[in-house]
Amino acid sequence: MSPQPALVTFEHLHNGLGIGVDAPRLSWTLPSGAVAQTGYEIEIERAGVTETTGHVADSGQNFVPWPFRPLTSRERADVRVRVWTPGRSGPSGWSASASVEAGLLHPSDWRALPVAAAWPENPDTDRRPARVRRDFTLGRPVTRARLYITAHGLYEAEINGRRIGDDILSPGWTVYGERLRYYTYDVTDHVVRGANRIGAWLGDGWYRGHIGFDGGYRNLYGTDQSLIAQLEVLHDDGSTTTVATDSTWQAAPSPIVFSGLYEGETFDARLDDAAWSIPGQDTTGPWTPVTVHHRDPSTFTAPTGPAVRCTQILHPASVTAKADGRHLIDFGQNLVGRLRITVDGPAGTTVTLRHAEILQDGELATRPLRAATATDTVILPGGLFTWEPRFTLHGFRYAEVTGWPGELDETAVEARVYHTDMRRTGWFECSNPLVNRLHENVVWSMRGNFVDIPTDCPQRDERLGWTGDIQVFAPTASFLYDCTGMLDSWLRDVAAEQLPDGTVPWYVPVIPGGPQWTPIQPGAAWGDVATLTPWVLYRRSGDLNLLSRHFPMARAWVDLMARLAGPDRLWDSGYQLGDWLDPIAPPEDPAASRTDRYLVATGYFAWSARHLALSAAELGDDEAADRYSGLADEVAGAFRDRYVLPDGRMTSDTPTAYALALVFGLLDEPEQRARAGDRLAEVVLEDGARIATGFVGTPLICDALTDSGHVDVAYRLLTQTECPSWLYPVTMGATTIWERWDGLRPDGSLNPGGMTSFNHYALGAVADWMHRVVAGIEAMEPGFRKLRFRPRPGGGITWARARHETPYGVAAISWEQNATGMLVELTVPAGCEAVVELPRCTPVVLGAGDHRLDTTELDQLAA
Ligand code: RAM
Repeated sequence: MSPQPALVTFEHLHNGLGIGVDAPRLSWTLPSGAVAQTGYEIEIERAGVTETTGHVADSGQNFVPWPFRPLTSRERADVRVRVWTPGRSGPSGWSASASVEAGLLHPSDWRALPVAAAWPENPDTDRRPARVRRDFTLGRPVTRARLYITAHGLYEAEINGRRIGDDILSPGWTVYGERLRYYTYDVTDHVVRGANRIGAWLGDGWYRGHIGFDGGYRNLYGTDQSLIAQLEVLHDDGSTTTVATDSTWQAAPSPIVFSGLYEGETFDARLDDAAWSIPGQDTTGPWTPVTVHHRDPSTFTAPTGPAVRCTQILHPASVTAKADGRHLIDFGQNLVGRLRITVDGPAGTTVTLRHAEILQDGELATRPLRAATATDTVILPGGLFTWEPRFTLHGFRYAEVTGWPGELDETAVEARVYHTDMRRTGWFECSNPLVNRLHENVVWSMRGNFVDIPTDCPQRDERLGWTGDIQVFAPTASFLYDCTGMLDSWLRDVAAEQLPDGTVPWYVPVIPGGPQWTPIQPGAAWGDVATLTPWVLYRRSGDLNLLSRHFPMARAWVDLMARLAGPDRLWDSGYQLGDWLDPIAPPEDPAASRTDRYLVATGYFAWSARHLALSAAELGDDEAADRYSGLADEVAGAFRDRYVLPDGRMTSDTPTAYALALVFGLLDEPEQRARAGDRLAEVVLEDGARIATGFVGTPLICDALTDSGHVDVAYRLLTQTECPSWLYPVTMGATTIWERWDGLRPDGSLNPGGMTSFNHYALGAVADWMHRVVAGIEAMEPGFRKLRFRPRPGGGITWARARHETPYGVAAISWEQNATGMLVELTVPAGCEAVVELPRCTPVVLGAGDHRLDTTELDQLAA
C-alpha cells in the first residue's frame, strides 16, 4: 500500500526529457486505498527555487494544467504532488518527484545544419550511406550534456565509442516537410573534460530509401541524407559549449555498403573499426569535409510518444541444417524485428540472412513479401563477431542462414523484436485456449505494426499508415497499450496531409501509389479516421486537448462528405473500397464485396457526423453540436429510406449491412432494430456461423449481435474454427492476425492474392469486443473515470478476466461461472466509480477498491 500518489505523465510521456511544450499537463494516480481526491498540491523546483500551488480544492488528476510559469527551452523542473482524500485529515505524503525538461522550443534555438557526404552520388542508384563525425575538446568539467538530434534519413549516434540511446529507426516517419521529429538524449555520462568525438551512422530509411509499393519509389523526401545534431554541454561554472553539425564535420563511407528498410542491409565488417568514434584511435577513412544542406528548423518537433526500441528477444524454437549447408531457423512466433548473430569465421566470409513469415514445402515463402527482399548480408572481419543490422526491419517467423562457417547452434542467433516502446496497459484471458491464442495474435500484430506509425503490414513492400486499418483497430489498440502519444503524432500527420477540400488520404504519410491510390480520393471507413480515432483516444485517455486539436480535421472531413452527398444526404458516388476483403471477394479484387459500397459510405457518413457532434459537445461548441447531430439524423433518415426495405430487410441482405446499421444507430427504434438483429442472426446462421464480413463489417458484427439480443450467435462466430473465421488461422498455427481469412488455405497452400500479409491487425479488431463483452470492461466516461463491468458470458467460456491500466490506475474483472451463477472479482481504480451489470442481476454501483460479488447474493432482475 503506497501512501503517496504517483506522478505518472507529462502530457503522454513517462519520461519528460525533451518535451516539446512549455506547459506540460500533469497526471497522477491516487495512493492505493484512496477512494477519491478532494484536493491536490503541486510543487516544482527549478534552478534551486521551489514554487507550489498550495492546496487546490479539485478532483482533477488527469491532464491537470501546468500551474506555473511556462518552461523555457532546455529548462528543467522537478515536480511532485500530494493529495487530499476523504476520510483522512491533511494531505498524503508527497509523490516521488519526476523530472521534466523542455527540448528546443523555438526554431532559433537550433544552430545545427544538415551535414552529409560530399562525394558524388548518383541519386538513381543505391548509394552507400555515410558516417559523419567531429572531434571537440571540453576545457572544463561537465555538469550536464544534452544531445538534440535528427536526420534526413535515419541516425544512430555515438560519443567516444559509446552508442547514444537504445532507440532505432529514429527520427521515425513523419511528414518530413512539415514535421521532422528530433530526440533529446542525456549524454552527461558520455562526454569528458578533454578530447571527445561525436559521430553518427546514417541510413536512407523512409527519407530517400525505396519505400512503398513494389519498392518502386525512392528519394521521396530528398537525396540529401544528412545528420542534424546539436550537443550542448553545461560546465561546472555555468558556461556552455555547443557542438553542432556544420562544415567542420567530416564524412566517410560507412561499412554499411547498402541499407534499405525493406531490402535489408549489407555490412562489410572488414571496413569497420569499432574505435571510429573514439578520438585519435581508429583506422577508418579517408574522412573528408562534409557538405552542408538546407534546413528548416520551424519543422523540427519533439516527440509526443515513445521511440522504437527492442522490447523482447526470442531464441530459436528450432534450427534445421539443410543438406546444402543452409540453416533454417524457426522462432515459433511471427514477429517484427531482426536477427543478431554471433559468429566466428575467417575474414571475408559472407553470411546471408533471409526472412519470411511462412514456409512452403520446407522453404521460405517470399512471394507475399513482393519486392521487399528482406535480406541481410554480413562480410565477416575474422574472429568472433556479433552483428545486427541497423536501419532495416523485417516481418518474419523463419530465417534462412547461408554461408555460416561451421555448425550453427541455437545460441548463435537471436531474434530481436522492435516496435514503438509503448507501455502495455491491457490484458485478457479466458477458459478457451484458442480464443486466448487469437488474443495473443492480436497483441503480436499490434506490436509488429506500431512501428513509429500504425501500419497495415510490416513485411512486404507497403508498410504504410493505412487510415482504415487503424480506424477500425484503435479501440483495441488503446486498450492493449498506451498508444495515445504515438497516435496523436500520427494524427497530426494525417491533418498535415489532409487535402484542402477535406479529403483524408488512404495512407499517411502520403507517398505515390498506383492509379488506385494516386491521385487521392475520399473513401469511407478510411477517411473516417479523422473523426473516429481522435474520439476513441479521447474516450480512453481523457485528453480533451487531443480532441480539440484534431477537431478541424474531423470537421473538414464531415463537411466534405456533406458536399459529396448533396441534398439527398446519400454518399453514393465515387471510388469506394467498401467492405474490403469480404471473404467472397476474389483474390484479385478485394473490394468486390457482397455489401453495397455506397451503403457503407452513407453509413459511415452518418457515424462520423454523429461523432463530430459528440466531439463538438465535449468541446463546448453547442452550435456545431446541434448542426452536426442534425446532419447525422438527416443522413440516418436518408440511409433508412434508401437501404432499408419495407419488410425490414436491407437492400444488401448481408451481415455487414445489418451490423453497420445496428451499431451506427441508423435504424428506427425498436421494431426496425429488432428485425435487423433477427435477420442478422439468421444470415449468420444460414452461412454456418462463418465470417462473411470484411474490414468494415468484421469489427462491428459481434456488437451488433450482442446489442440486438443474439450474443449466442456472436459467440458462435467467435468460436468458429472453420474457414473463414477468427479461429481458423489459429488452428492453422497462426501466431499473428492475417490480412486474409484464408491466407493459408485449408490444404496448407498460400492464398494466390497479391496481398497476403500474415501480420495485419485490422481483422483483430474483435479483441475490443472480447474486452468489453466476454470479460466485460468498458469506459463510460473519458479516461475510465466512470466505467462499466458487464460480462455477457457465452460460447461455453466458463471464466474470463481482463485488466486495464486506466489513467486512474488498474481496473480489473475476473469472473467464473459456478453451478448457481457467477463469482466476480472487480477492481475499481481510485477516484473512479463503476456500474456493475451482471447477468440477470440488478445493476449496482461500486466505488474504488477491490470487490467480490456472487450473483446468487445480488438482487435479481424481474424475469
Ligand atoms: C491494402 C492494405 C490495407 C488496406 C488497403 C486498402 O493494400 O494492406 O490493409 O487498408 O489495402
